Amino acid sequence: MVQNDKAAAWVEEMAALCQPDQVVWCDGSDEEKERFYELSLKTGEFQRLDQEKLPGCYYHRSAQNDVARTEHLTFICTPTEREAGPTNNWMAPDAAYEKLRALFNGCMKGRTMYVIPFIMGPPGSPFCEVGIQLTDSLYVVQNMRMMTRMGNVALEQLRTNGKFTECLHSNGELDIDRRYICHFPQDNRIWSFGSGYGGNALLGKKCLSLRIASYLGRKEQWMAEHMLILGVEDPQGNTSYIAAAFPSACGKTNLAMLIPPDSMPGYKVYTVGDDIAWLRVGPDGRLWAINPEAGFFGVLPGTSMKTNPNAMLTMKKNTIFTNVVKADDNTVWWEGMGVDPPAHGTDWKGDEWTPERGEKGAHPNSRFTAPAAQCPVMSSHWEDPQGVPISAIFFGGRRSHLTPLIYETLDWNHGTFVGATMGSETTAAATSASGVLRRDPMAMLPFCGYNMADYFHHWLEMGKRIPHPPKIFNVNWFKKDDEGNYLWPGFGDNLRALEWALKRCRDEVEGTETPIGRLPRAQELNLSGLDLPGDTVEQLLTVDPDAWLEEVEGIEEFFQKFGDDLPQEFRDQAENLKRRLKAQEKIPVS
Ligand code: GTP
Ligand code: SPV
Ligand code: MN
Repeated sequence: MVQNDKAAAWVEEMAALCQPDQVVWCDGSDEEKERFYELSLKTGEFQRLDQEKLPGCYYHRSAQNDVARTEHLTFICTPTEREAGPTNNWMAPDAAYEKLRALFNGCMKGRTMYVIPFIMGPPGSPFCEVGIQLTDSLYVVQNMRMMTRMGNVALEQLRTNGKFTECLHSNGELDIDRRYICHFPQDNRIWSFGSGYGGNALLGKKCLSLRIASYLGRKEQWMAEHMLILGVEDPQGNTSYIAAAFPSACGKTNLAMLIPPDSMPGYKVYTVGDDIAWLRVGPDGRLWAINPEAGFFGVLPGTSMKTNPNAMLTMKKNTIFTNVVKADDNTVWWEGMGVDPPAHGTDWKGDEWTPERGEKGAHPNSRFTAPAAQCPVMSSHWEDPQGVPISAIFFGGRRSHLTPLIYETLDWNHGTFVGATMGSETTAAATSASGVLRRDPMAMLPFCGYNMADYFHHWLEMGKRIPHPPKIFNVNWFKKDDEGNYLWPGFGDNLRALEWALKRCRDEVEGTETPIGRLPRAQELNLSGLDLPGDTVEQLLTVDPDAWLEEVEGIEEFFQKFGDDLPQEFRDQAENLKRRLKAQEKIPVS
């Protein structure tokens, strides 16, 4: 394999800093995969699961303080604080390099440094980016093997691309007081120390494909978004693609793989991606998207043959299970798996576990890692170098109250405003408190690699460059009744909302105008086969102007963070929304 001089020199320099016992370049072969699993059984990083029931599957348990992203230890290191903006943690690059160099200094003594060349995006795609990750964790290596295209294929791609993102990672001591995830967008570099957890340690994922890529996207007029991509084939055989941004643990993997309900015969849903989308304007003036990843790193609790059969089938083999119950018979179990728990096993902490103990056996953010190609409904276009054309963009989050099941925004700018102001109740995917409402613009709050106000401007600018933009919708699968039960069945039944949106894209239904946007008329939603009690549909489709006026106050408070950097367009959108709500006026048809 021809090696890139710049890559070789950089690896040498980082090895001199970290002082590993040896440096091993990964080639990405199956032989290497097996060899590393054998080795990892000895280092204790993996345990082998029952190879008859779960062929090629392994179990990993993280350090107890290292089971979710640590947003407060994640930094954007730009020359000025303004470039990182009010929603990111900032450190000056010099200070960050100094602090982290001290941590990395000698940190791999007695360990091996693995060199993982990887590609985000299909090989040969004009979208794709190369990275090289250095790590002392076999868990990271085996995850990156599935989540990216790694090894020799990436060195080959490097010959075309010429440049790569430098990704330096060490588990360190897995000490939360010595943990930093630092991004240097101007240097195209990521340094991550002290965590082995997914989004902190698999640097191709959130660090490169969102934080660094969002920075590149702004410079190069494309977009890196926290979005799933799916294809919907209707009974007539037409396939349309939808991209959807929901915050962490708010249903992207589930929507991306949904199985149509029996009462919607002829529909098929195909998965293109479940977490990240890179979007560009195509020669035809539409927005085209690729999934830069090659695998899924999905939430386990709540995942069952009932809620997400395709995910369950995807993880039947060659899968890594992290932080779930390991039963005595070397199988795995988690809450909401839809099968009886094992009588006895060990929990995510490594303690003895029985169902009678009454404590959760799996961590709420426990995850599976599996190759995307194993998903039974993977789209035949998921590796198309040009991506797929996007007809509709969805924004949505967890809102127990207020936000209706679905509404259509007026146009790109209004859609951008709605995406930028979406709120969601927090989940276990990050270490902070769960269930607290926070504004999470475009589901990118933890993932935008530069000033969020500039990101808003970028969205508005992109709108001007897309001659045939997708329609933008807002959805909420999580509205609750007074007793705290979900009003909407969700999962496969979400296709009913998608169908309405795609019909709107083809102008086949009209909906009804409200101050916040266009809602479905109850009779336009396909509810056949659903037995929703009483006034559920009404509750799902209601717009309460007084409650929305309070929401606008929350939005305006959030806007204050950005001062004069906030696009004037957003202030105007907020004013117009208030005016419409007060007048209960209808939105003019665009
Ligand atoms: P990240 O991987 O963190 O980005 O999460 P995600 O957005 O892919 O979320 P995922 O699909 O893994 O869902 C997270 C949790 O939400 C799981 O426990 C699901 O069972 C649950 N969930 C997903 N879709 C629905 C839905 O339509 N209704 C309800 N009630 N729960 C859902
Ligand atoms: C998320 O938290 O949004 C994830 C998992 O998809 S992580 O890779 O940890 O970011
Ligand atoms: Mn995610």
